[in-house]
This record gives sequence, structure tokens and C-alpha cells, in this order.
Amino acid sequence: MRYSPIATSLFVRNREKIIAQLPENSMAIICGADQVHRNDELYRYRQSSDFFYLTGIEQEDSFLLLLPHGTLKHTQAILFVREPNPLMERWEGKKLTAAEATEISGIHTICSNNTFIQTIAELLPHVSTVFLNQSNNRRYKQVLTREMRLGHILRKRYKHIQLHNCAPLLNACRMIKEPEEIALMQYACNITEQAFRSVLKNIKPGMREYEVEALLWHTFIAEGVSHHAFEPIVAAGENSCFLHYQKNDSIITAHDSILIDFGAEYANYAADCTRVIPASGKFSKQQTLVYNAVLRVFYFARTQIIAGTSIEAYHKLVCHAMQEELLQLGLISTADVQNGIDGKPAYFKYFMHNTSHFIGLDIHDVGKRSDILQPNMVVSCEPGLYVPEWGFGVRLESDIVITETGNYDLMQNIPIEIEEIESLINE
Ligand SMILES: [Mn+2]
Repeated sequence: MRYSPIATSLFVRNREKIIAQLPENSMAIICGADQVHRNDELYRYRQSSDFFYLTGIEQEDSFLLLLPHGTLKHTQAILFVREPNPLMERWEGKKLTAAEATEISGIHTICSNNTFIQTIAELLPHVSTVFLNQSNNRRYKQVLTREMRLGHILRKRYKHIQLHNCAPLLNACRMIKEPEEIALMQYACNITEQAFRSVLKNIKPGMREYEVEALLWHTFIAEGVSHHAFEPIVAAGENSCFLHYQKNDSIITAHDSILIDFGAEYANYAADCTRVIPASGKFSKQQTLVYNAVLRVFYFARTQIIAGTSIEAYHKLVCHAMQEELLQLGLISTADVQNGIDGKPAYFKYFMHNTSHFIGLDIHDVGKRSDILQPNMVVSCEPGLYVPEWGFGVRLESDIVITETGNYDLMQNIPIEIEEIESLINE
């Protein structure tokens, strides 16, 4: 693996949290992610976040069974992994031995994945409820996951079984980060900072957006990052008004501001950062006005991210702050505020997304906007203004950890003030 080993105790604790909630005579089944085809090749494998959370195992074709106290003597977790053989390894490289799987996961019962279905069949007569993990954190539901396919089989063959979704249990646990998880997220943010500083050092008008993307890649890979946490956005000029712009193929001109929304994924934990920089090393007057308006709202929004509130609740306050800034900028009028624009609140014309989402193993991590924030949850803070008629947008984003007494910013070292950004570009 490309990262320092994670303490096994994290995964033991994570499993304990789920096992403690399983009723008697039940069993939870968690499947690793499917491999995904790219023509006759495979896309680079990324373990399912839930599976990683419970095992630390990144190897494909792995399965986990969790059993509450007493269902099987001593054993509360059984991990199924591919059985290594010399021919398979000749092609694919070394696979985990049982001892290695135990060392990573802390699970002592390791079986060949060839025995997975048979083991379930042997256990099912003794259980009445099966928790099958059907994550609801997926945007496209047309493709059946392993769990969905398994669910069809179980429903057909085992009529006595009550099937429950394990995802609500997992989501509630994953939302509250353990100290080890926050440390990994801080590390992902630090690599993200390094990548941003490399962009500040090397940015020049005339470059293509993908050359900036290449700078991000270079730092990430050199620092042991396997993936971007999401497809990076490098959007110069009016491209920055497209919220999920990913083409990254335009030429950057001297008068462009460039919106960069990117983040490293380290040890499967995500960072999510947005900064805006001037290609020439100096923002125009208009860019400065909008930038500082968004920055004020960013600082305000950050103070609102505290235990006891919800993303939904403070977003309303952020929208109000943004409305005030838009009035100051002259982009909306008091009449617009009263009447709305196109059936929406006036601010929505320029600020049409949410202030925050949860972050963790997934970039848009589990958790709902209405969930009450608690210490050790991590959320983004990302207000933005998009002004196509002025030819640019500004979004500023950091990752915020909620504490007992307030919060702190995992990206506090990533330059955000105009003076610092300009002086670093001009160094
Ligand atoms: Mn974000």
C-alpha cells in the first residue's frame, strides 16, 4: 500500500460499533466493491468505503460477515479473501495471505472467498434477520451492486429471512470520525496544500487547464496518493461558472481567474479544497470585489459550523449573508430580494448550491443535511458566487472538523487571503 499502515484497533472499534447494534440471531453481510470494466481492462480498483471502514482491506473480491455476540462461539467477524495461488500471482502480483489479512483487519477468522456462499448457507438456518449493506450513498442506481445481487438470491432462496439494510447503522457510525480518521484526513489536506503551493509557484498565462491538473497529479502521486478524491476541476475564466466543469482543456489567458476544486485521497480518506487564483498574479478589481465578498461569507459560514445545528439550518444564514453581499455588488436589487428571480430567491441566481456536505471516506460522505452536527463530524464549507455576465465564478472551500467547543479548519494552512495568494504567485 502507498500509505503508512493504519492501526488495526481502528477497524476493530468500527466493527464493534456495528456488532453491538445487531439483534440476536442476526448476521450482517458486507461485500467489497465490484471491479469495473473499462473495455477489456479494469478501472483502477477502489474498495467500497463501508468495507474499508470495517476491515482496512483494499483487495478485490473480499467479503465480511458480522455476527452478534453468541451467534457463533467466539467468532464475531469472518473475512473472506481470494485464495492466493502461484499462477494468479504470476499475473496479478502478490495477494494477501491469511496472516496479512489478520494483521490489517484484526479479524482472526480468514476464509477463502470460494467458501463465502457456502458459509452463508450454513449460517442462514440459525439466523432470522440478515443485515445486507445497501448503501444509499450512490448517485446512479441502475447498476446493481454485489449486495443487490445477493439480496435477490437471499429473497428467493431463504423465505424465512428478514432482510434489513445495514447502511443506516454504518452511516451513523461513519459520520462521527475517530481520531485516527481525522489524522488521515489532515494528512490528505496537507498533501492537497502541497499541490496547491506547486500550482501557485508554476502558474503562467498561456498554460492549458490540464497543465495545472498535471501539477496536482505530480504532487499527489509523489506523496503516495492513489486517487484524486474526485475528478479535479481546473476552470479558467467563464469555465468557473460551471459547477462541475471537468474538461480542463482551455487555454488560460492573462486576465483569467482560475477556480481549482480538487483534493487528495489518502488511505481512502478525502480532502476537498477550492481556491481561486489570478493567472497573471494579480486579480482584477472586479475579481477582487467578488472574491472578498465570497471570502467574508466563507469566514462567516465557518463560524456557524458548530455542534447542535444542521447543514440545512446554517445554510439559510449563509444565503442571507450572500444576499447582502450581492446587494453590495449591485448584482441584485432590493426589488429582486422582495420579488425573487425566476421563482427562486434572488441570491439563487448567483449562489445555487449548498454551503456544506459531509466528508470522510467519500467526498460526499454519508449524512443528511438535516442531521444534527456533533463533535468529530467533518464537513466542507464552500460558499461561492458565479457571475457569467462578468465572466468568472469564485468558490472558496475548506474542510471543517466540529469540536466540543467550536470547530477547526483542516485547511487553515492553505492560502486563502488575496495578498498571500498574489505574493506567492509573484515570488
Ligand atoms: Mn465540496
